[in-house]
Amino acid sequence: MKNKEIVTLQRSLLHDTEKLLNQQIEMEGKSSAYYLSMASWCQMMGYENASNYLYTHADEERMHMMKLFRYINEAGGHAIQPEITGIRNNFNSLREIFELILEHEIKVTKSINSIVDHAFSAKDFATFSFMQWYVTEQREEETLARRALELFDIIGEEGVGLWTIDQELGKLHAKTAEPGV
Ligand code: OFO
Repeated sequence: MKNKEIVTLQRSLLHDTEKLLNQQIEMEGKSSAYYLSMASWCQMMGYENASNYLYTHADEERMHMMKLFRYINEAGGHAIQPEITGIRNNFNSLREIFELILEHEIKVTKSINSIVDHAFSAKDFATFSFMQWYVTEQREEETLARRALELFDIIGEEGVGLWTIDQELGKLHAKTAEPGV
């Protein structure tokens, strides 16, 4: 147990960095909620593989958020549980879901990059180093979203197209679960 004075003395995190990291917590929390609502819509519509893929991804986004919680507090800051509101629950199509995912992940990458840039300028090398994991993760997330979206153009959505796309999404999901992918 620490009193407030000790907590203040032990702090190594700059206040503006802490604020950016807390904003990132909110973004990851929203990502998790966003993927969860998409997973639910896919399951309700009968896209079983897409929904499994998105349920798993919702858990991953929560893990991204939890890493930030622990880091902020370990560095002497205070990680804040964000309010998660305004999550959309209905979508027009499976394709729209993957378009939204790519758009969202590009926003997340920009946000991660701005934290990395800030940490480097502030000579906060601990945060700079911690954020490298997110830089690599974002590159993978964007690639995955692009591959998923390509399926719609390659296979087409007519006839059994959507069923085939759902099967291929299952394979993509299984592939990303392999170690080192
Ligand atoms: Fe946390 O990477 Fe996606 O949003």
